Amino acid sequence: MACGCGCSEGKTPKGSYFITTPIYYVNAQPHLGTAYSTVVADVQARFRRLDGYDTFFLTGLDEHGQKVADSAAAHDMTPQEWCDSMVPAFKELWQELEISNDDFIRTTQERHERSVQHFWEVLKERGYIYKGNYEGWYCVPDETFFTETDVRHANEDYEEKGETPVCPDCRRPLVRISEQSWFFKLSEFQEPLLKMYANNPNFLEPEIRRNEVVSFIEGGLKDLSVTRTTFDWGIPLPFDTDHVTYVWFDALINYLTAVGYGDPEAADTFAYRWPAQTHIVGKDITRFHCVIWPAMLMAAGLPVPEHVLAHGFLLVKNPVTGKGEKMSKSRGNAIAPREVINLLGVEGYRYYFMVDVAHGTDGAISFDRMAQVYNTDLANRWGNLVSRTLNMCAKYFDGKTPARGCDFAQRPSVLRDRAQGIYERYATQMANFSYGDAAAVVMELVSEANNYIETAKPFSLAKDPEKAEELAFVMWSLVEAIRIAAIFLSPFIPQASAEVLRRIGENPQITCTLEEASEWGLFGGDTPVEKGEALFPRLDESMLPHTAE
Ligand code: ME8
Repeated sequence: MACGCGCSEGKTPKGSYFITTPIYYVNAQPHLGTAYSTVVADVQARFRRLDGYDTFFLTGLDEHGQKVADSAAAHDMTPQEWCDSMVPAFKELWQELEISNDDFIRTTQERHERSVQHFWEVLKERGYIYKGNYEGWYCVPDETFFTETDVRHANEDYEEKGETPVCPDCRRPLVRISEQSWFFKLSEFQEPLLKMYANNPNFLEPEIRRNEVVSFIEGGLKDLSVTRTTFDWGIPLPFDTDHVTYVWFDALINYLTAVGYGDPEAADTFAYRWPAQTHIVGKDITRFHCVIWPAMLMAAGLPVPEHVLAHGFLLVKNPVTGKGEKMSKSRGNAIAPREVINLLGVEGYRYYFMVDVAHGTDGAISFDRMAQVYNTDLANRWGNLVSRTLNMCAKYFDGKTPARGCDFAQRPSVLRDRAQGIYERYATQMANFSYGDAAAVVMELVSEANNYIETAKPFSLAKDPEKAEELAFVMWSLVEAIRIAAIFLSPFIPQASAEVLRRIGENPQITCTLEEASEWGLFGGDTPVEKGEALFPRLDESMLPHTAE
């Protein structure tokens, strides 16, 4: 069987493309927000694979730290039991959402403990850590230390008022910590980091996050407490086992662990895969990924990642204040992915969040808008094109697609014009994470094909035996447009695209590159057609749950 583009060639690797999601805390079930980062990374990973990159897509779980230990205690479990019990919820959701990760890391895995301990040895040897005492404020839900200045700024006169200060970010109560600690010499990296930002203007996107981070660095960096002694749910230091690694220091290293850091047998893999091309993160964790992480890597003598994409938050309306606020597990306002999957199906879910919610900014989500996007793009434009075209093929060509006539590929047509050049436009937008614009490029072809049915009128041609050849050309062109659109839509809606390719008698497994796939005229035709059920049945008002706006 031919591949999706009819060619028999394999892919031409363009080199390694290593992409990561944040590793999620196991303190509660995954929600729409965590799924959002994961699908953003998945769409890029699928695009890169099809574009000929040797792609490695990593996701996983952040299992240490006080927050996770507290959740375990609240459930009467040991931290390890609690973590183990939470793993299936994440794995099952990623499977259902068609997440194509190549590895799933857990920070309690032995490979990670080894890698973190190796990192400690390297930092000690290179002189970037020292022992001291830490006294200050800590936010357990955010697992973040705050300086007295930050705390005073967010909590006016809290001492005089006799109040416990709240976290400057999430507004939940802080705890006072006073303990012996190892410190990372972050203060030494102010200049190297500023130089790195000056030399790599695209290191952190969007620009608003970059500006925030750069001005934070310009404001001066303090050494960072990176071990804890008042609780033990973490990775012990190899040279001071009373100390466990601060959860963020531990978690960031996961990106190295997964590609073989510190494992002499994986030295080649590590050299090939590191540095990562893209870290996907939410805007809440840019300081960790764009200040502490590059400084840690510089301290260890390792190159920094090429690119960090910091997306905005999915917002839900607070019933008391009426304002949009970040959806989060700790705030208890998270929408279960199941609710959206029940409404849109997995394909509709992926399409809506990737195409309609801009990645740089915060996005208020609503069930009304979900239904609108689904109906317009997937039901009316894409689903309708496929079903009308396949029905006509089945009717006019005896259950088959028309065979490609000898000049069909060269014959001028609006669809041919539209399809040519689609690759460059689409790939540029995809590589920039402008998924909405990339999908719009494909939808232009889909709309053009729907118009073509109206203008070329295959249903009229079918009535005139003298127009048989023209009918074959029109229908072949429509199926060819469908083949190309299905391949380009596949990073967003992989199952539905595979199904469309199958229904037109092509290999649902796309084995060519996108560039090859977009070549007009490769579809040979004369393949069995399967009409099948509607791919995207229309939604009506009565199906919508309460609005999440
Ligand atoms: O921060 N909208 O884990 P986490 C969009 N373990 N994205 C959201 C979101 C929302 N409302 N809420 C969460 C951690 N996210 C650390 C990461 S990485 C070395 C360690 C996404 O479970 C967003 O990407 O709190 C955010 O950065 C991530 O989930 C945090 O997940």
